[in-house]
Amino acid sequence: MSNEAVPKGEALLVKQAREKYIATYGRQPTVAACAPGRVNLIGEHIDYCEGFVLPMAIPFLTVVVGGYNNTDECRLLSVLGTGEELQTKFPSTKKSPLKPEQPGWSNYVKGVVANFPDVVDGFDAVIVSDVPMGAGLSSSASIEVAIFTFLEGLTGVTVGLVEKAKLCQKAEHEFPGMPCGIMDQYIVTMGKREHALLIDCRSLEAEQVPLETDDVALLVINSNVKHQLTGSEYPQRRAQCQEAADKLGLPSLRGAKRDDIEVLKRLGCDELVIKRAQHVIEEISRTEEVGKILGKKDFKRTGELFYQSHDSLSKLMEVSCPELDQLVNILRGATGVYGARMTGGGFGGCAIALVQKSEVGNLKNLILSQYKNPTFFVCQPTDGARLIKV
Ligand code: GAF
Repeated sequence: MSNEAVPKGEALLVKQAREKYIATYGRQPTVAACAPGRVNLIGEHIDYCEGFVLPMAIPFLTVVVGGYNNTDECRLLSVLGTGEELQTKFPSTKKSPLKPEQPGWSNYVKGVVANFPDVVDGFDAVIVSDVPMGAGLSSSASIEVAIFTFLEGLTGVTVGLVEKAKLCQKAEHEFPGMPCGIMDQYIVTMGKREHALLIDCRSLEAEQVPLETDDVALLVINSNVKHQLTGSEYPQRRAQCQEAADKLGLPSLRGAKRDDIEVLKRLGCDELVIKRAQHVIEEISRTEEVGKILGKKDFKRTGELFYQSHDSLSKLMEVSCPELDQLVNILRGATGVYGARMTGGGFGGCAIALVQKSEVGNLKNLILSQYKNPTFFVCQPTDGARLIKV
């Protein structure tokens, strides 16, 4: 098995989806949309505390093609990266309101259809995605935003981009039942080529931060430990952060200062809750700093902050895992590495490393010599969701 993950590209994915659509439904699709995956450079587990995050969209894509079918049913066929095909159908929202139900994967689609700001008539669609699943690269948000964009093309009804991200986030809360923050849906909707976005998760405004990739590369390393965020750990972290904010009398930890850790201690706050709060307060300030210096190419300091972020996620937030810690430790101090950290929700998934471009090959070999089954991907920031030619 190859250790490289290579994005298939829009044209190939559309071709695959179109051919599958014609073979399955016997006619041409009329609408096509796509949405990318993402990596987060820094600002982890703080979007739901109204903090700052710094993600970028990546060239793995979910493509949806389809058209109305003149029935009361929505029929879907999803082709996974492995080639496995999944099918499901559910009533159009013209017929009856939707509710979450099995199969689990269909809830990512149903939630978006249910939250779309117009009645959706029966349609047929094929979804093809090469965003690795369970790798912490936002395959869920990619499907949600691709479906939303597809529905915009189908119905002619559109909403503003921030509203679109919020509706897709609401869909994920209500249907798969994952209480995510706004980061993934936001960046998948609004990603910009050659830029990361410094997103203020309180105002929902964002600033573009140029990521120059002439001399540096962002190496993504999939630990191939599957992560699953709908379990109890992610909601628990979110609840612990809210508990700390409540104790401080704040709407969220965004308003908290370093001194508030002492305040929480004096208030007799639970030790785990204090650790989570410390991570959030420090990670917000690290992210603001990287947002200011990355565009000025201060890769050395950015790298230091990556390591600090990882250690905090591992020890204070406790959302890393031994494999991600191992990957970061292999890179710590290696020639050509500015910094490394886990990215995304954690409990498995990917690490990222900011490295000198010339050292990428050597660093892959170093990891391969010490880590059992990594998959590599060198990442360029790409554009967010869009309607495309079918
Ligand atoms: C997951 C969530 F969906 C995001 O909202 C964010 O909280 C992330 O984990 C951690 O930063 O991807």
